[in-house]
Amino acid sequence: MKTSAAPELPGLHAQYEREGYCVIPHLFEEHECRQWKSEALRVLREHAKASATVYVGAAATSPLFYALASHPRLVAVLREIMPHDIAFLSDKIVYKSQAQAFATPWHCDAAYWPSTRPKLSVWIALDAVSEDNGALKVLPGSHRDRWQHHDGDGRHSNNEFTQAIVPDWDAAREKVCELPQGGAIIFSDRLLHASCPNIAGLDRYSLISTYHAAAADEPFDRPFAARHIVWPTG
Ligand SMILES: O=C(O)CCC(=O)C(=O)O
Repeated sequence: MKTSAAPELPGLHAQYEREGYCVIPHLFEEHECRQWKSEALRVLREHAKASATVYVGAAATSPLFYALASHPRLVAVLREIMPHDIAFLSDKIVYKSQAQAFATPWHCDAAYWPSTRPKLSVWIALDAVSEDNGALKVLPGSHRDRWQHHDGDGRHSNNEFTQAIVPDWDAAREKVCELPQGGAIIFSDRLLHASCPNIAGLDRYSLISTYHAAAADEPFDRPFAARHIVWPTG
């Protein structure tokens, strides 16, 4: 990414509606991602449990991540998909590395927050991501179906992914979302996604930020201390 202007985004909304996700290959600049990755490492070191690969609530503990939640370039992209109003709920740091190489199991995020309003998440690549170091995989169009989850298999996911689905579809339907550093994937909380295992052993740090419409709080929202309106109604 050579410029700080918002990327051109033709057809983003239609693609999100049809496929349940869309990819923005160049949303942030490499120098921004280097700064956020070093902040992610600090947050994990100072706040996360040893060997945890997921840390929920980065924006609640870091002013840098709080600011990232309403970064103008990110908001410009979100407004293509959510034209009315936007609230930030929470974010999390999720990484794969040489030591923590397991694949995230297939799931949709709504399984973690049943009976709440629809949400979407922005998965931001703080490192370049390929199939070999743990890229996100999605099942396009799966947001239109309902999926029955079972308890995640802790042996393969560090006990951090408690909801999982055993794939019963043709693997050719899956899309691996390779991205340069600073790329992003926006996906519905109904979309099935997973990750590749990190067989290359190269760092794959990501920040996943979650948004919903800016109506009054639901009880589910209240524990998320950094939630705030990003784009007001009207
Ligand atoms: O980055 C990943 O491996 C996926 C993480 C994920 O799907 C989640 O935390 O819900």
